[in-house]
Amino acid sequence: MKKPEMKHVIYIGLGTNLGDRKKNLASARRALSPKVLIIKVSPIYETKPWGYADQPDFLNQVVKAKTDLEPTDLLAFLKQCEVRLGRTPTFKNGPRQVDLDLLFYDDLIFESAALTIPHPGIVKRGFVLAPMADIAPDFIHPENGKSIKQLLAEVELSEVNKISP
Ligand code: PH2
Ligand code: MG
Ligand code: MG
Repeated sequence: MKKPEMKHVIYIGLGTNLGDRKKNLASARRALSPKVLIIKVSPIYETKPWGYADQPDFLNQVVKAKTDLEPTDLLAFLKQCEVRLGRTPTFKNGPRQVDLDLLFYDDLIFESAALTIPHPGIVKRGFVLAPMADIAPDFIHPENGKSIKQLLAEVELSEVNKISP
C-alpha cells in the first residue's frame, strides 16, 4: 500500500555564515530527511548580516517541506539538527554554522514561551522573503493577510543577492 502523505506543509529558513557555507546548506537539507521531506528548494542568496554587523556574510535559502511532526516536536528536531551539524552557542544574531528557522506551519498562528509561528522576523527580513518569494510568491501570511510577494516589495533588498538559480 502507498504510504499516506505527510500532514503538514511547512517553510524553513536556512542560514549560515561560518565554515563552508554551501556545504552547510547541503548538509542541513540532508539532515531534515526523513522526518521533514523537502518538496521545493529556493535559490541561494548571499546576504549582509542583519542585526549584528561585524560578522561574515550569510548564505540564506528557504525550503518548502512536509512533516507529521507537531510544532513543538518540529522545533526540537530542528534544534537537534543544528547541533548535529556543528552549531555551537554564540549570541543573539551572532555568527552560526547552521540556523534552521521554522517560518510557517500550514496557516497556523501559535505562540508559546519557546516558539512563535509564523516566525516574527519574516516581515522585516529580505533574506527570508526573497528566497521564499521564488518558491511561494502567493503564500498568504496568516497574520496580516499579505502575500509573500507583497511583503517582499516592502523591505530593503540592496544587500540580498541571488547567487544560484
Ligand atoms: N540570521 C540571524 C541574524 N542575522 N542576517 C542574515 N543576513 N541572514 C541570517 O540568516 C541572519 C542574519 C539570526 O538568526
Ligand atoms: Mg534565524
Ligand atoms: Mg534560529
